[in-house]
Amino acid sequence: MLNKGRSEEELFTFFAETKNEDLDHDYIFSSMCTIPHSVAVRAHCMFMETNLGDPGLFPGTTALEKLLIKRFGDLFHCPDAGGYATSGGTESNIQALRLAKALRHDVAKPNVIVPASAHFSFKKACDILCLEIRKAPLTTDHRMDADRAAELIDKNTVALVGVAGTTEYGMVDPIADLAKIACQHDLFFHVDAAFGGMVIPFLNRPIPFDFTLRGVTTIAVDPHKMGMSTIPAGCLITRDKEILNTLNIDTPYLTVKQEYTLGGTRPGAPVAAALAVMDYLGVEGMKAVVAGCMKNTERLIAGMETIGIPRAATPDVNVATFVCEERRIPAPWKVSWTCRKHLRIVCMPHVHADRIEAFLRDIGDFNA
Ligand code: 0PR
Repeated sequence: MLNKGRSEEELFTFFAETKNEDLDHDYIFSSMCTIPHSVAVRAHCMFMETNLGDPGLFPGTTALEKLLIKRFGDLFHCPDAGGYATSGGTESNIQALRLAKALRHDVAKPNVIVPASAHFSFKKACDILCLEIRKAPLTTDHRMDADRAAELIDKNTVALVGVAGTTEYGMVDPIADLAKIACQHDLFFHVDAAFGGMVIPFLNRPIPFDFTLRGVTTIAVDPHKMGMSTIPAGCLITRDKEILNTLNIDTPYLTVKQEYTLGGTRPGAPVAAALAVMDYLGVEGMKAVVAGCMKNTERLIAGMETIGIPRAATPDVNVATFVCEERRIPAPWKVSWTCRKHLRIVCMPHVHADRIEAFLRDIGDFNA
């Protein structure tokens, strides 16, 4: 630490200069996060000192967390759903598997089945929880092969996982088929909708992925991705309101005597921010945002194909992938690459139509 403090002006000049090194969102085509909505920023600032880890001190903020969970319960067709606000998809996925394991403490060598496309947070979860991870292969359309997944189930399987909106190719796994399999085997079924949970419900033709499917036990959804909240904002939603109590541990000196969350001290600010965006935009507003992102995704795919860069997949959500070599992308565009070396672009709300056109012009000129 510095021995003597710096002046506020000096400090913030330094911060401003350093922040300048961060990339400009105008060129960020690789991220699943976006510029937070203005109401999110306002709400975040209002709740800066709140700590959901000690709810008795912040009953108002705690009520907002409950309301956020209620909003997702309604959106996912289970008005009585339970859940809590996490730090994001990683925590939600860890906690879902922790819950699945706790519910089957009779199993000595537990395993979980995830699609080969699952986000790397499942690897972390399985490491921490000492679970064997079994990866089900995908079909040629980059979706989890439900039949092959079923073949991997044995008496030690404690959870099945499907992804609604995959990180790399923006696909929705056959959640309805997987839910049926989960019912047949009486399995805990977790849907990772960290990205798709705030896209799919607002599509013109929504794909079934939520609690309307009887087998779905829990859903991860991240307001800090398509929910345009501030970071960190995730939610783990449970069909059964009480099920998370399975994870309760004693917290003797807090205002509540037990907790099931992974984090202890938990920020109320991004929770208020997430709720702010949802209540400000409503379903109609979110539909407009998602329609814009989907339109931009389609335009990008069409534009790239005109230049001679074919799509790698036809996505269900706003993630576009292409068969393209890295050397064909001019600076300073920041794109990403899948494990299979496909170009990947996420058409987030900050990736406006004019940015797509600028990118297409640039890549067209660069490769002319
Ligand atoms: N599940 C899915 C389907 C995800 O796509 C992600 C993150 C997670 C879980 C984990 O969520 P958290 O990162 O919130 O814990 N997907 C993005 C990815 O790994 C996250 C991201 C966001 C990466 C912005 C880069 C970035 O600039 O690509």
